[in-house]
Amino acid sequence: MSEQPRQSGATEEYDVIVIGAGVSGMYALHHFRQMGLSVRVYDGASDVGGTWWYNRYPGARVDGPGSPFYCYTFSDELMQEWDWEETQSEWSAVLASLEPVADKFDLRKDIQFETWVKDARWDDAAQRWHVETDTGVQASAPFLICAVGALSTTNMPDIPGLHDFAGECYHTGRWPHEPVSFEGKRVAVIGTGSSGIQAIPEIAKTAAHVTVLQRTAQFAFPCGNRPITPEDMAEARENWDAIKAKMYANMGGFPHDGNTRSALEDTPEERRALYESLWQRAGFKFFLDLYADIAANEEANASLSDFVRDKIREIVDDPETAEKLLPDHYVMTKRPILENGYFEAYNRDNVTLVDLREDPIERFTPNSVITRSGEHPIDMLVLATGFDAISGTMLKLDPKGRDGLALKDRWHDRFHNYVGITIAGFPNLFMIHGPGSPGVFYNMPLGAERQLAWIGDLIQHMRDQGQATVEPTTESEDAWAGEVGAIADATLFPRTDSWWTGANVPGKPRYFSAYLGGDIYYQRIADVAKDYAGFVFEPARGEEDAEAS
Ligand code: N01
Repeated sequence: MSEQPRQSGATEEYDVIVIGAGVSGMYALHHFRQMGLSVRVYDGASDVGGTWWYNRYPGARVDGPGSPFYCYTFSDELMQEWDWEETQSEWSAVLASLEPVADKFDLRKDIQFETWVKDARWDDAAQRWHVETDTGVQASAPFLICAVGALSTTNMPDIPGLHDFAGECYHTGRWPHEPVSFEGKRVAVIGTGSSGIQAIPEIAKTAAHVTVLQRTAQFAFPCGNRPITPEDMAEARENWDAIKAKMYANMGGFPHDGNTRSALEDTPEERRALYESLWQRAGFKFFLDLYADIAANEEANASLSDFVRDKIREIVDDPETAEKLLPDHYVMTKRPILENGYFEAYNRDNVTLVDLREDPIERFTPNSVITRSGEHPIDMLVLATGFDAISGTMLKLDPKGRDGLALKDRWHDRFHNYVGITIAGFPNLFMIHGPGSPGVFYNMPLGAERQLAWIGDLIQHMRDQGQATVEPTTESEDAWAGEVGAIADATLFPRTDSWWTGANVPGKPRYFSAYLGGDIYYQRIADVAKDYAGFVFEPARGEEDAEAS
């Protein structure tokens, strides 16, 4: 294997092909290059950033623990050079932090942008993946890394007449690069997940009217965005080694200690006092400092749900609107949302809420949306309807494994995988943040670094042992599914319809597919790597034949 790409006829040959130039794909390129491998990356966007390149709707901000810890850890120099200004950075600041990474490590020269991989196929005789792009590129490599994003393929609602709507129509996950003006317009927003809840107050600032079409009321918590001062940055840089060590040891990959107490150890008054202090402090730390059993115990869960519902009633002036905004699922079992003035937006004269449970959408016309109760004339429609998450983009790619096996067929009933990275029947294919891994339940840049380090070690092991292919057995996949399921079933997560359970996409297998163990996952895959139990290896075809003769 070498760093230099080769050419065989019309096919470009590499050691590793990476699909996606988001946070994971960028690091994949760097990591495998460091191993001396030739790498080619393809991405449909025109620059790096993945999710952050596409999700540039008004109000889009980091809604995790935030800067400066939503970042790579592999280069201390990066930490010394990065300057963050806010804890919950805007999308543009996140992109601006990734661009210097691409520059510093000269990543773009090995990334082909504006290029969709339309076919990926395993060639068993050659023991290589063959990839074809919509720009006519044919390429092959023994290893295929699918860094395709957990929140990438948009979920488009199927509503009668939607395509007849003649006004402007945007999906938050594919927001245009040109400025969008809401000035004086009547805007309807479908969807009140993280994207809708971030966008609605921003749109309401200039729109003539905003009609929010809500299917499920959501628990949302104050975002608590704060400036990061030069002194804060200096302190983070100075203590970076200790911070990094804490991130590696923490359940979610963030430098926080967390709370190990059960809510039931405290009196109702003590619980309320904790929730109130966390609400006042605001930010993602709210969730990290909550009781450990909020998402596992019904009584603990109800104590927080009641608290948030009371907050919504307090904030929203009109009691009828407030009532419609009260969520009725287990709090935390849909992705908890950080908001910036969302509930307050309903106190404006130009925002109205339609509860689709009692007043469903019947159809769109060229200039309106008609619900059971009547017609709402609109100039613009914003679809904040989320994603076919976690598995959706892998299925859109639909790679073909051994004997032409389509992933769509392999995954028709559930997203079979082993260690959240590999799939039986698909040798040498590796997923980043796929089903069966912590994915979105872990600091995503750090999670990508850790998964890619594991994959790099496996490839090195294969080189050392003279093996050409690796794939898991279906037995190891079933055992892994049992482990993932057992952890999830000890919580309330599987009981709620969410994109975590696949319930947001009609026809998708409905089950909780993420490995909820956080840091335990990385211990588990490190254990697997001691002897790679559960995997089958094959030497290069020529060597196998030579041994047989
Ligand atoms: O998507 P969602 P999102 N008719 O699936 C509704 C991350 N994120 O883009 O709940 C009517 O959460 C749907 O209703 P229901 C974050 O992890 C990060 O908002 O399915 N309504 C729901 O209200 C987040 O969790 C950041 O009943 C329909 C909404 O649309 C994840 O991305 C920012 C419908 C979709 O909510 C996804 O968030 C934003 C239909 N046919 C997001 N179909 C940052 O960190 C769907 N809905 C910056």
